[in-house]
Amino acid sequence: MGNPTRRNLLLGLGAGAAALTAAKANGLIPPDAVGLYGCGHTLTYAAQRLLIGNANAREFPPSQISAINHPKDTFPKGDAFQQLKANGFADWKLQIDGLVTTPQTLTLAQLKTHSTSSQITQLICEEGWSYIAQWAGVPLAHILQLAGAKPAARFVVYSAMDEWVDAIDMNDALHPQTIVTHTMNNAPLPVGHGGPLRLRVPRQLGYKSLKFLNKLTLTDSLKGIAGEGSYSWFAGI
Ligand SMILES: Nc1nc2c(c(=O)[nH]1)N[C@H]1C(S)=C(S)[C@@H](COP(=O)(O)O)O[C@H]1N2
Ligand SMILES: [Mo]
Repeated sequence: MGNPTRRNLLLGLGAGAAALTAAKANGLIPPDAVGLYGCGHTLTYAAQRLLIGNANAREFPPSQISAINHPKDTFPKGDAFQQLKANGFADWKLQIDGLVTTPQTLTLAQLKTHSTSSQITQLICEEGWSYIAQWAGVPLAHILQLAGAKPAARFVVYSAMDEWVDAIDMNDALHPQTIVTHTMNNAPLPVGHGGPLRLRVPRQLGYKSLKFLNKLTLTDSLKGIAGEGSYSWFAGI
């Protein structure tokens, strides 16, 4: 607790208005705090950013990879997904648009030509279960560079074929452990875990690791973007 600003802010977290003032001064206001997110989210975001800083999610040795996974049985309904699957997802596309200089549409094969990063991390569901797996894919930062993220971009809104939508701020988007994952435990990412493509955000709870990823949109605001129901926008762990 050597840092007086940090100490004051942590002390102030219980004090509502004082904390908000301190948080503003320290750049700890979560994106678009006024409007979509209330005071509670602001305090969660500020406290977690202070406590974990920009630390990496913990990584594990291969011996720790879970033998039994817990795939959810939710996958995109309808013919379109089944047809893509029948064709080995050769026609699956990831669209990148919004505040970029060069919008992209990348197939899985094209994505796989880009540099790959691998991690063994834990996916933790808010319901209380978790598993450890190896995930590999293209760092989101690399894709943002490819598309030419404009300086005004503050968030990456990401969408899935089952119509889930979520978003992260640039702090998480550019973090090296945030990867567009196409491979799990050295095999193509199974449908049960969001195959063929999912965004892995290991520094946050499992629901931020969106499965069936097909779109990234860079924005300067989250206004009008619906998150996943009652889930908190920032889910640092
Ligand atoms: N598109 C999409 N992504 C999703 C979900 C979903 O239903 N649809 N469930 C989320 C939740 S709540 C969790 S805990 C994890 C589960 O990941 P798993 O299927 O690999 O266990 O995926 C997350 N990503
Ligand atoms: Mo979850």
